[in-house]
Amino acid sequence: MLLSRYLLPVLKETPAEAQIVSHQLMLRAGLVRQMAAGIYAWLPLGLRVLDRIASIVRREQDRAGAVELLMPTIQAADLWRQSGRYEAYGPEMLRFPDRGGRELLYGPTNEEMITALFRDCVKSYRDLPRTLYHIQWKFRDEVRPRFGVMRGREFLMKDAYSFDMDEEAGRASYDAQFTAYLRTFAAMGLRAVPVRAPTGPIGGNLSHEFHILADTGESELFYDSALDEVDLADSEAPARLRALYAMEAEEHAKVADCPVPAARLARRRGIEVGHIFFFGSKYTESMGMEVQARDGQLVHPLMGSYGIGVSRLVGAIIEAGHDEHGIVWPDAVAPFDVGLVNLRVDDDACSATAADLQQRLFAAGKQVLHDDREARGGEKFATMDLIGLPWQLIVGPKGVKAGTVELKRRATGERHELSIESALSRLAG
Ligand code: P5A
Repeated sequence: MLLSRYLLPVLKETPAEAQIVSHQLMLRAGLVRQMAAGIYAWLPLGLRVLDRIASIVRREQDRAGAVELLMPTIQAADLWRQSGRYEAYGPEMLRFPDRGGRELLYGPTNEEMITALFRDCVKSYRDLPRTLYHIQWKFRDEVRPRFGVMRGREFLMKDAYSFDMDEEAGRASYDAQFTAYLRTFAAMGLRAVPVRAPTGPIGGNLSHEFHILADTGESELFYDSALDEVDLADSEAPARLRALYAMEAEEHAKVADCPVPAARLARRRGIEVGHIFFFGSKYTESMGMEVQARDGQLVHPLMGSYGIGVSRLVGAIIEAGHDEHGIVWPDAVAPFDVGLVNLRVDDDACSATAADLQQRLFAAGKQVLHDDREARGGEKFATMDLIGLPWQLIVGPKGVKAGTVELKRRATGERHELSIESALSRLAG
């Protein structure tokens, strides 16, 4: 991709409306633009990150046996009247009539819709268990949209829904999502703390939030610092994490005799990037979903729902990975793998070498952003550091004469002068 043909409106100044570093950097690095309060356009660079995050989420959902579908953003009010949540949800729900006066809403979540959909497809215990998910835009008319995509009004969520015949099977589905969440966040280079949580308007009595630790997080957490030591790659990790104590400060305050010795009690701020719930027959009962059990009895299947804030994660990853020069993307979600910097676009040898490198990296399956603009070296380096691609490959006239290029690792700042072939094999080998 040639930067001279791209849309990358970087800002030199920090925008006054952005209070936290991820929001500042998302605006400065040209990832998003606000189109209305809490409503964002995703510019090309931001969209690439959003898509990569969504594909990691999708891969881990598929691995856990969840099945993808796609439900609409717009829902009928009548669906929500069946569950009794239409009135209960309150002013966060965006409601509007169609031309025929029928009441519609922009979905803030999809428990009702999936229950109705699945109810009409399934009649027997043989069709269960199932976990279905989609990755779809939601709208919540938040009182205080803030911190950019972190608390937007329109945002992208992965929401999964499990249906099981009994409590034991339902808990197994919950555990499968719990494990998938740990893998999902670890694959993005993040360490997530699972926190026992109240269930709020979704309902039920078993729930965990997943938090990324960051000083700018909206929640205050108390947890057993032994959590920090758990090896996420260990198959026992979910069980160990669930056995350890972690709560939001508000909940912690309701417990007088905290079981964690003071010396081990950690107090940190966190960003909630995921939230899972097990709520039994709350929706299947109110919406009349019954299936025939093995013994012929009709039963209401038990449900769980499982959310990941896909667009919020873009902000959370930046909160966890940046320095004074800009963003430092983990390799797994970076918008491009390599930023190729041609320092002298007016020099034929430099331009020919850069074009050749772009072509060879592309052929090796690497995503390359090639800065071929007529601009000073200092400006090109500042842009590359700001947008935070994992590798920078720098082509200049002296090096080209000697058959070398410079390779810089964004995260560490390490630079190496290498022959063109060894730079290529380092990046694409
Ligand atoms: C679980 C899936 C639910 O809605 N129903 C379907 C359940 N849970 S939740 O906790 O309310 O939301 C799930 C995740 O969505 C993200 N999120 C947001 N992201 C950006 N802006 C918002 N206003 C916003 N609200 C929720 C969070 O990551 C949350 O964990």
